[in-house]
Amino acid sequence: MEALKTTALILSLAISNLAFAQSDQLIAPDGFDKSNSSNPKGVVKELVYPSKTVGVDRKANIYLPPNYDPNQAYPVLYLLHGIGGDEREWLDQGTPDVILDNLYAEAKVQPMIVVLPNGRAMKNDRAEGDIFGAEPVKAFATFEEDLLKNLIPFIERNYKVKPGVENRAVAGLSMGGGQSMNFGLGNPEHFAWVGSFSPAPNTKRGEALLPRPYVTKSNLKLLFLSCGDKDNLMNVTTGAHEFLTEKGIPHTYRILPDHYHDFKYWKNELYFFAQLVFK
Ligand code: FER
Repeated sequence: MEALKTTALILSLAISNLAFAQSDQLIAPDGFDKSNSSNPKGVVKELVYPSKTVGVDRKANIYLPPNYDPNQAYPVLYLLHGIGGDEREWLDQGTPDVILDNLYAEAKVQPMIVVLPNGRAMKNDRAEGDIFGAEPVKAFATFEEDLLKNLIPFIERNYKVKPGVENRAVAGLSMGGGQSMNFGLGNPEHFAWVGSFSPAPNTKRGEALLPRPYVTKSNLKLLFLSCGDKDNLMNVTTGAHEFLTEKGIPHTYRILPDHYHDFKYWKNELYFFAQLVFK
């Protein structure tokens, strides 16, 4: 009788775990973004790189994973901010270091370097004044050149990075989500992994978004496209999803119920994207 009870208990636990695992696929578990003192920590540092594109030295942040070994080569994720942010936005509001430290502790993520740049490629790149003005909005497009010609080479000169397109990812939120789609799909020889969390209207459309569909199709390992269903910009995501589907570009498509254009949602998406990238 005891044995039967135990079996029933184990079975019911297994079944409830299964149900949890399913809902888990959209919503991160409680505590995913809470610092746990017993977990080994990654290290966040600010760096400065010379930008020929902008004509000044520019700031970025870098997260090195727990137990980082400078003699080992790592893949690199470039993680981009939104229109109101800068190279600190993710760190100050999205705790990507905590989210990743926790995932490493559970062995749910590939060891990777994360670079957090400033995606507004202009001399004054602070999020001040008219952030929706033509000049700062254009600077988010100019960042494509700064990233490819200045920042990536700087990172690869100063850190040991695994070679090849399959070891480079770009992901971001809102304006950074638009940049990730534009830069990732537009430069399939540079990025095999793309994450776009509630992309903004800077997202290109049609052929401009997918200039070389055959190269993209052969190189792309993951295109993660997602949005909260309460987000006012959701039409950008649904439009991109329809276009990519029509063009036969496989992508992970997530619409989060009851989620808005905010860090509660973006943190959730980073939690899931991080577990897929470089695998
Ligand atoms: C716009 C609405 C929103 C737009 C950009 C955004 C360039 C960006 C939002 C964000 O990054 O949070 O019309 O146009």
